[in-house]
Amino acid sequence: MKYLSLLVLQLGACLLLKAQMPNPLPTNAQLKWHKNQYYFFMHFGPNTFTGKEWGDGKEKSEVFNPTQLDTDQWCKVAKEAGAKGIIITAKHHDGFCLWPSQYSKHTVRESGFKKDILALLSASCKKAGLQFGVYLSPWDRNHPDYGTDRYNDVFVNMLTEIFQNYGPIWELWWDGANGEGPNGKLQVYDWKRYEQLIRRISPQTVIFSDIGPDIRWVGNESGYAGKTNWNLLDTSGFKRGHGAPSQDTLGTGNYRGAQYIPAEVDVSIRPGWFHRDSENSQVKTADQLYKIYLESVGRGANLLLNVPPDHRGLIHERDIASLMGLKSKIDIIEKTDLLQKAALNEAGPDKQQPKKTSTWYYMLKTPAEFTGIVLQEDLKYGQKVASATITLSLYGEQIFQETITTIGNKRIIQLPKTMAATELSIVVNESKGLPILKRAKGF
Ligand code: FUL
Repeated sequence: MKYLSLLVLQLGACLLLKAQMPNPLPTNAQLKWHKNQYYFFMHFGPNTFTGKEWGDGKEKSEVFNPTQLDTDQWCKVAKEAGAKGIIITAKHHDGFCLWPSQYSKHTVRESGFKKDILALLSASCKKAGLQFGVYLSPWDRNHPDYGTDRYNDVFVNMLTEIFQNYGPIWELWWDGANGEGPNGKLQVYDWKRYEQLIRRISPQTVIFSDIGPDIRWVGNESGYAGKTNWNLLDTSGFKRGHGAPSQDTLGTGNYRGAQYIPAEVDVSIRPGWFHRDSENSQVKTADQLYKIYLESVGRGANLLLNVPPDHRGLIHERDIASLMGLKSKIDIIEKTDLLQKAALNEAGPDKQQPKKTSTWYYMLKTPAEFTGIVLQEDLKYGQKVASATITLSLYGEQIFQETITTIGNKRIIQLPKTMAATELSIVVNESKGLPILKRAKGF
């Protein structure tokens, strides 16, 4: 009994401590990452030529041979589509390296193509003013050292080569997959060593994996974040890869999470991650992409949209058409500001609950046609809003109301139809400390 009450006391103290823990804040690199919001993923390698999703590492290097490769075209499309950067599969699970690595014999050097794709793409991104990132699969189905301690050296050496020769690298993408290598053995990844290396040689790089350290996986590959999406996660007790929190938790984050690790939504414009001509008729439409945009960027996450180059080494015409359709829809959100001239009154914080409730009233002299509303928190001070009610009125008469949970980097509320309104009110019902919103927008 004595032990039981001690245990209860200790548990109580733990909970109290947790309740008093400060709200975790983003680093400067994470704040910059939030601003980039939407960028391209590119899966490119032997699979583009064999039609496989996961190469087994036995493909001949020569199969990789794009005939019209043009990384400037990739960047032109990315820019015109409104994407802010490109993350490329420098090495997928088949082990093929898109750069002539000294630590592998299965690279562009041995291929029919010969040229260094990381060099070409990093130069094109610099020219176009796009961020450049790399996906480097630790799982390697080709490397003879995979499954031994020596492979950890190989992985560290490859990372070093990439960061030294093609940097600055904005985002590094780690896939948690850990299958068998060519000798049938599994690898014990030395994550700590990899992470320490990157922090030392490139402290501004943000590192993605299912559980961070900087950016987390959203828990699905279908293109949506949780309607409630905290930029916080509790990672203690969890492991990268197969020991991560549940996929639902990755989608919503943790309300009281101890680390600031926002979510990134990775999804492909096509059914597969690699280009296949047979899937040209299944490229997602502009409307499907817009829904993904609303459910990722519009729920405070970043969108990593996979646009895989084809076997010519170009972005396919079908993909371009959908991307331009998406861009014109994003432009409406970004370029319209119906509340620009609205008078703004702030009421609150509430005397009873000074840190929790605040209200913002926007008033227009003449009605404007709304199709949606954009809210944003100033994340420098941490993510705080847990519940808010948005009301649109026409000369005092309510025409639309919705209660949402989190806001975070951006919350886009799409109205069921276009509505003429003169007033917008935002009431924060619950917040972790004083809510700090940027000026709201209407479109
Ligand atoms: C997964 C990989 O196994 C897929 O092939 C793809 O690269 C995706 C983005 O990550 O874990």
